Amino acid sequence: MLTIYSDDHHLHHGTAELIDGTLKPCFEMPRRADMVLERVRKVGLGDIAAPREFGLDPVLRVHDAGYVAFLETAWSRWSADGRSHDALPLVWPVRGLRTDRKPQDIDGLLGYYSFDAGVPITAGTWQAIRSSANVALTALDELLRSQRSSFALCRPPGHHAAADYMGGYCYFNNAAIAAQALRDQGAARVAILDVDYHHGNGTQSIFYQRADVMFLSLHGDPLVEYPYFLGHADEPGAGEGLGYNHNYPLPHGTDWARYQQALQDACQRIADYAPDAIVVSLGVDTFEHDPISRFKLKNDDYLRMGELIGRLGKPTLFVMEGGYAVEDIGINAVNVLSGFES
Ligand code: SP5
Ligand code: ZN
Repeated sequence: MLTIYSDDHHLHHGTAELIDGTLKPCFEMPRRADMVLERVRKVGLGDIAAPREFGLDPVLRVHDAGYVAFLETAWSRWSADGRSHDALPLVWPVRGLRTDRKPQDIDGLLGYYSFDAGVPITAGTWQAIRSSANVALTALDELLRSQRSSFALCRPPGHHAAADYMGGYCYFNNAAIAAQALRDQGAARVAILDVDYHHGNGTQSIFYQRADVMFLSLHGDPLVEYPYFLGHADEPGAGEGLGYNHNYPLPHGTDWARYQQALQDACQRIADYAPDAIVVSLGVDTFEHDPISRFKLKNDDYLRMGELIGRLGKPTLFVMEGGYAVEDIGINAVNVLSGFES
């Protein structure tokens, strides 16, 4: 399987995040992608190629223009008054507060365009997120050539990012951008299967009213797990999209026996939908030793996960999302890809 990868992800390296009431080094760190790349090389998964530049048009098919302009200018606005540490949001417009008037100040804009504080913006963030989207779009282009599979080794990840807000380490929704590009290049139906431990709230909200992109997500139950405010089982889609959104909230402690039942159900729904292609939001933070998650999947379970996805027999684009057990992230992610090919 071909991997698309760019070193540009190193340009995005947040310093700290708030976890358990303390500032800890960001779990979403450059070494994550380095470890996956190393594993791709080690097992000889296939060629590794650099992304091509697709410009902002395919990004703007998914994201709000004001949001994209905010991301492009956020660092220069933040650093204009002398700040050199990461830009972080601090205040959000919840119930009863107004969003009809956009703040003019960067500190206000950071809250306006985010839903949590897990999204540091650094000097290199803009280039890194542009590159991450280009990785997904290039991998998609190659998928259309090969008609079987490709791997977008994206970093930063994307599935928590909605049309006009960032959050959960995510800025541009790489999987959504690729799914929309598939539609724009002639696919009639696309299924997005999100196996990251956290609900893909951004992807769900982008396609919630649409029947042409089905979204299915297996994740920690939002009653007890981040992102808390989306991802319940009773979110079936709306309008034309009614019936095209499927959530599988699973309890803390979920192991492969439990997980694979949900995955098989999701795969059956995908088969019934008969999509032209599948985009997999590939997070491996379901791993038993993940430092911020509470599922119990083991290294070899990821082989089975890949096999089940492979049995669908559809052109499949894998897009890297989360996974924070850095020593095992490469083994687990590449196991899914190897299982798919087996
Ligand atoms: C892409 C992705 O996987 N984003 C995940 C963002 C999660 N951010 C919030 C994590 C909250 C962790 N709380 C667990 C505390 C462990 N002691
Ligand atoms: Zn995650």
